Amino acid sequence: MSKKIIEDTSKFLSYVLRHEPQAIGLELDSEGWGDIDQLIEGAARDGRPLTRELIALVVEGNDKKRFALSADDQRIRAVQGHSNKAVQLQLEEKQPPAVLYHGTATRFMDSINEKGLIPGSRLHVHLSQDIDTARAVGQRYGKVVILQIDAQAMQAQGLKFYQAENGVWLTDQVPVSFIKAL
Ligand code: HQG
Repeated sequence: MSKKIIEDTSKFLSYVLRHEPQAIGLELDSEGWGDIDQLIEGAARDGRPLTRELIALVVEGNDKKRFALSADDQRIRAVQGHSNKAVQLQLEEKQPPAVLYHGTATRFMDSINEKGLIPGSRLHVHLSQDIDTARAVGQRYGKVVILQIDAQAMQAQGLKFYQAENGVWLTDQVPVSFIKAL
């Protein structure tokens, strides 16, 4: 299977499992799970031939472990990054490390200094445990700035943290007082 087919399929799965399942008539439950047969049928109607083999390759080979299969292999979901409001992952609150990082672009800083970090179109603000990951995330948007987040102080104030299955840290928002640009 070519790398390009796997990458294209990963993008397509991100699109339907995180954002627009209705585009192919796929139903997701509140935990984000969709039926694989329904996914394959919907994708075929959209002119996109998907097979279970290709789906398995994308799930297993994905660099960021973006997707997970159910124990019986009949369902698939994205583990984070949703904007679809029907999906409300029941994430367990978890104790974060003392500091976390967020990579963003310089052009967003005026707004971030005013409003703090907000989820934008996604359900959560995404934070990483290491600076290199934060840098890669921020670079997608332009000249990068690394923000250090005082997770410990946030938690002491009652703000909650969750960790997606793939290790990405999630929180509802980060007020300005907990953000330090490095
Ligand atoms: C910025 C990718 C203005 C925020 C990555 C970011 C990650 C503000 C952008 C995952 C703001 C939202 C998430 C404010 C935040 N004013 N801009 N007040 N607050 N922003 O893509 O964190 O490949 O929704 O800094 O690797 O960049 O999709 O979030 O630049 O893990 O699996 O608004 O997406 O993973 O952008 O990335 P995004 P993100 P996947």
